[in-house]
Amino acid sequence: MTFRFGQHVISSSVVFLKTELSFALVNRKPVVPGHVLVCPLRPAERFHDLRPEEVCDLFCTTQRVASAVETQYSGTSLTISVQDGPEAGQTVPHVHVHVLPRRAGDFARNDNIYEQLQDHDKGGNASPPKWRSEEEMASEAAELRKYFIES
Ligand code: AMW
Repeated sequence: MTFRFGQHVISSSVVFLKTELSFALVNRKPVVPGHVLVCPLRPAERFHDLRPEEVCDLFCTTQRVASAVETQYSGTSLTISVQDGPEAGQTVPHVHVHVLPRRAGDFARNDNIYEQLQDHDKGGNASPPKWRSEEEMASEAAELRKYFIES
């Protein structure tokens, strides 16, 4: 089974949670360890394109995912962010919520995380376009999947 994420076809091995209307995947170029993405299953481009039930599912799923990555990566806070439209830094035209576990001192200036979110997947000197391997991503997804096993 594969998932669509904008122009990308995503293997189920890197997806760690699927709900009725959303899915969560690990990032191929995380800004911090545990930087993951939560998306609607339907490839809606902009936040205003989502139906109310998709918004509800997306944010309820984001809440569950956020708790899992905060625990897994020993975070003490979270950055939860949506870049909605190209001028806001969106490069993949499919709504996605960035979830990043945070810790004291992880960035020299706390708000630097927003600059990195803006640049990390665009190449350039500060951030060469080196994607993680599918094996590494699948192994991270397998760890995160454990948080969502239903008893
Ligand atoms: W955006 O700049 O559109 O707000 O964020 C796109 C995000 O998707 C980036 O964090 C980027 O690293 C990530 N990404 C892009 N392609 C893939 C992919 N095939 N698998 C996982 N993450 C991806």
